[in-house]
Amino acid sequence: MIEKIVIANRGEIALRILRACREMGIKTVAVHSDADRDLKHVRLADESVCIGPAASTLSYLNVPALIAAAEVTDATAIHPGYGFLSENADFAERVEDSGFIFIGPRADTIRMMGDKITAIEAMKSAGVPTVPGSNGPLDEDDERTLRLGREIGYPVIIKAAGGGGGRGMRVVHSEAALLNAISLTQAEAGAAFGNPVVYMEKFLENPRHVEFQVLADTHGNAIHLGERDCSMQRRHQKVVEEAPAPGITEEQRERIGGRCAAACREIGYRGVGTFEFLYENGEFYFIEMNTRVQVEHPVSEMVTGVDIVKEQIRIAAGEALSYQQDDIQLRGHAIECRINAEDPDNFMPSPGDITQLHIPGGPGVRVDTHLYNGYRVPPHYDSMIGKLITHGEDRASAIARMRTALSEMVIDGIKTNIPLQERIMRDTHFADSGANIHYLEKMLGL
Ligand code: MV4
Repeated sequence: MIEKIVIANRGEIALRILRACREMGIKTVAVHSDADRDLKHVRLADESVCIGPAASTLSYLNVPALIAAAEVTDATAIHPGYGFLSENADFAERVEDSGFIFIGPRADTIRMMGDKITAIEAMKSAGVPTVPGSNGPLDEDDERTLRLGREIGYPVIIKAAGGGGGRGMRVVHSEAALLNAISLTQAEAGAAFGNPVVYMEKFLENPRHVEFQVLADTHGNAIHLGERDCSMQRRHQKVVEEAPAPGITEEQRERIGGRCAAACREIGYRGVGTFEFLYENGEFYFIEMNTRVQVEHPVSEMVTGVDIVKEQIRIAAGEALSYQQDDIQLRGHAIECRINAEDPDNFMPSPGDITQLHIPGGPGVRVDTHLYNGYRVPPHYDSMIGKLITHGEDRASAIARMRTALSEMVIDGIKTNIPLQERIMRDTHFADSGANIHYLEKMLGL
């Protein structure tokens, strides 16, 4: 087994990783910025190293400082968490070239998935259903591009190969607007990602965001843990996630999840991963793959009983998965509300001192947070300060538990989005299920 892990992250996910290490008997090194000396996991870790000033570019994104921290503490592996360097292929390469285990896929796999065109190519040839589109870069041949647009049918969407997560895309409603939209997206993509390559897809007007969780070890085993619905989002930031996705049948789950797991075996995927799909009119369309552990992984854990972070570490240590596909049975329904330090009316960040904290509890309630009484939420980082997750026998009971849990939760001293989450949990359209990716913004009147 791995002896010692550097946790190259902060906040709730750093604490989540620390807890997994503790249970597995693995020593932990917390690396932190100047602003993060008082993080809960820093206090709980076996060792801690300050890696730079508050600004993440100088600390959590500082590759030499992270490698040096692993060297001085004689660590075995580095866990990147989510965000920061978690999907940076060059970082994964530097980690492995320095003699440490990167807890994630091989660098070339991260690179392949970072380029959305090569990711789609790989998945399409592995039998994963994709969006009708150019299936490759758009080129200088305008006649060919216009013909392609006509074949796909308007509206279409132009996406940057180097984009993803909602960055670098443009919807086109008519042939007259196509070539100019492509030029604009190419220019923006070149400036933003250093890669001007773009591709075209049929634009799906009212899809849901449904994603499949996979685990793949280095012995050729790959399984899926079913799917999550993450359609409740605002400006590409997920707000509520749940598992399973409402209305998805066992047949669809086995078929699409099976394709995802098979694709992992085919490309020799290592680690945990997420296949993102758009789901519309009963059909799945692959759009992107994420090569990290995701914020919303707990809802899959709650319905499968699998500890995804522990499996991730086992895989990195070269061990076989603890489960076969037949061992995975979904039980009940789980919902996650992201708790953000922000003004619920205008979404402005709201850092500051936590003066009172009451964490909800009871059956089927899980709280993943690094908050404690007296903690100061720093202004330098993402505003997510925790996740409230409830599990119930069915969707309605998970929602009812969430309402109760939200009503118990007290976070004083800063503003939080708890009032917004309470509103969502009382919303009748959300309760009736099937909300698409536009619903939350509509509900908010945006
Ligand atoms: C799309 C789409 C409609 N049709 N692709 C946005 C984030 C990135 N992961 C892909 N995105 C989309 N791709 C086609 N062909 C609509 C979106 C989209 C979206 C997707 C998932 C969750 C929220 C979204 C919000 C706006 C647009």
